Amino acid sequence: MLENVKKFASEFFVTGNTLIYAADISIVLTSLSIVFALTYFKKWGWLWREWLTTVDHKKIGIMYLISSLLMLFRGGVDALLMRTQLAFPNMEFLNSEHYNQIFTTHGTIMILFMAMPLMFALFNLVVPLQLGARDVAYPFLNAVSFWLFFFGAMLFNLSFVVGGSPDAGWLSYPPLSENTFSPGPGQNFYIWGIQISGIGSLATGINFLVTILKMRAPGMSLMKMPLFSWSVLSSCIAIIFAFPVLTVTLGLLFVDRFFGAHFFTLDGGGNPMFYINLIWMWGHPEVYIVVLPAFGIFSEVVSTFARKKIFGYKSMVFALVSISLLSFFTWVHHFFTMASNTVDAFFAVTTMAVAIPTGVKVFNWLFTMFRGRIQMKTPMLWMTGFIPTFLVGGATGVMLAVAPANFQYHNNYFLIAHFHQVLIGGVTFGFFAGMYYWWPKVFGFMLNEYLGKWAFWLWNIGFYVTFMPQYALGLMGMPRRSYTYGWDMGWWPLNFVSTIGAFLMGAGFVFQVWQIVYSIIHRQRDLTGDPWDGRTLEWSIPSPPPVYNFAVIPQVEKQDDWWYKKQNGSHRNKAVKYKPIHMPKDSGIPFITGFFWFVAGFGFTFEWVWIGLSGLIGVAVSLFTRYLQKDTDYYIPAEQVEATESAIGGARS
Ligand code: HEM
Ligand SMILES: [Cu+2]
Repeated sequence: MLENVKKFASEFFVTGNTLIYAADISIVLTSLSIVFALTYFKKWGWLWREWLTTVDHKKIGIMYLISSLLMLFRGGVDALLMRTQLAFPNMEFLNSEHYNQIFTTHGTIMILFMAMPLMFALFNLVVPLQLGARDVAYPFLNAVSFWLFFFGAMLFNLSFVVGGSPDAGWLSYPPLSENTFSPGPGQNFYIWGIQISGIGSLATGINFLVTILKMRAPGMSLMKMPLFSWSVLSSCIAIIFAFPVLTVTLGLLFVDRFFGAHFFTLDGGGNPMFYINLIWMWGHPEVYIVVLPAFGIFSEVVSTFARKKIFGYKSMVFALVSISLLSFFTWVHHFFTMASNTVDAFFAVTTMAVAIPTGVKVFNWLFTMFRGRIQMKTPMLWMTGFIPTFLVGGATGVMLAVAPANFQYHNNYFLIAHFHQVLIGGVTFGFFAGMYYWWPKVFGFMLNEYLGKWAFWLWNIGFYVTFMPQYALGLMGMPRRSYTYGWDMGWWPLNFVSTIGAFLMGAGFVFQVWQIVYSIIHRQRDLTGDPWDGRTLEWSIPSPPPVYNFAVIPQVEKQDDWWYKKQNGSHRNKAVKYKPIHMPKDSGIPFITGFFWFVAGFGFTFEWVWIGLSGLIGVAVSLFTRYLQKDTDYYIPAEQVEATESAIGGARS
């Protein structure tokens, strides 16, 4: 008996070197201290009522934000571990197996559990406010999406402690990811963690598409809509067409692994290339899904801080939508080496075509800045840092798109440098710009600018120091995913420089955390609700906004309506008569549904079918309970709206 328990434990828990045990201990200690603090300060009820059951888009946005910053930490630690291993030739800091796991979890976490939720944080925090709406179209579904993301991410991260981490790369190509070569739970964690959060992402895409199409304030025609909302709309269109492909692809891989089917194995009539095509039919749109909203953010930031209307609004809209559509016709550029010449030629051209609308956007941003009265606040700093970074990233992207040349760049450090350049310089800088820009709106206080500037410069300089040497390393032949190299290769100096840069970026992150903590302690309240002299509707209401956002739904006349009204003075409150406001009720079901998905995923990961099935039954029952619920909304009485508004108004004047 005891022997059996021991055997089970040694297979179930991840064991190994001191690093892992130290991490395990810190995870246990952190969890215990959270539980202790919640109990000691009697905060469990508060946690449940205010957060776990909320359907308020603003609170959901905050939960996305916190989760994504935690995941940025985990993904960042992974990155620093890898860079430490590569700092010197023949290092024995990580072994090959461990290195494989780390680049897999780093890539997966950064894209799916850092970039996606940071983007959804901004969708939630900003879009309804920008549109003049009181919530998203489906607030309950929005909460379900969040909890699916959250529990999916938890499940994926659990692989660090039990069962073992996946190690077949961030896109998990077969045959490596099939049972024959990756037995055990690691790969299943990958499948289920992404599957669960991916269903949530699809629902978010639908939710915001409907919100944008149906819930804009009266008078806000599509061509008067702020560009961030436009970018969200184009991102959501791509989500809706791309994510079902991911669901099916992962589903088929699971069927291969669990039932021994042969969709992606050469024996039995399958083919790994089916998977590789499918996963990139999702994967390429996916990278545009995350970059489009960043373009929207830059457009808002640049026109606010240059204090000018965005240059070329219509061409911006056109560019966003055409990038969203083009993104579905480029996927083969990820495996030019596997296709025929004609196919390669087609996909080379479609890929290069993306540079046209992207170039249009860059010129529009520059023209917006031209002769503007630019204020270099932190959001604008990230914006200006982005332009040269993205330009080089875009140019190396076009180099990669040259199919014959790609045979040389394929799967070496040139590629690694290129995609980090667009993922960090474009996506991450963009989301940071958005976070800094809208922070005072969400929380009602300002972030410390001085620490923020340190954070920016460390990130920006660190970025170039890390990734510029990698272009050269790629041309010198260093393959991606190599866990070590010899002295004789001549790759040492550039790798060493690259590692220094990675730690500079790590220091940038530390400054960001410091900045946030410092700003919370030395709270500098913003009572205006409009600290940057903004242009769009979210700046017309108090910060943080009341539950119902807008006491009276605004009537929109122009693009940049709030700015326009401030100019002609018509923004001052006239006597208004408040009406009762219709709001959705909070619900515990989204959290419970997410939890049951977690149980299901956990069960199937370990192939404990009964646990898996009971999880799925739990999901069905909890959603059915919702179906039976009739009491799902309420009205805030007009007197209460009036009382809230005059209380806020009192504080503001
Ligand atoms: C913070 C600075 C970062 C550093 C120092 C860094 C470093 C690295 C390193 C060393 C690798 C492994 C290269 C290899 O051995 O092939 C890697 C892979 C990767 N990184 Fe990053 N990274 C950073 C940020 C990011 C961000 C922000 C994202 C996405 C938003 C990202 C996405 C990826 C992906 C998708 C891979 C490929 C994983 C694979 O090969 O399966 N990284 N990164
Ligand atoms: Cu691509």
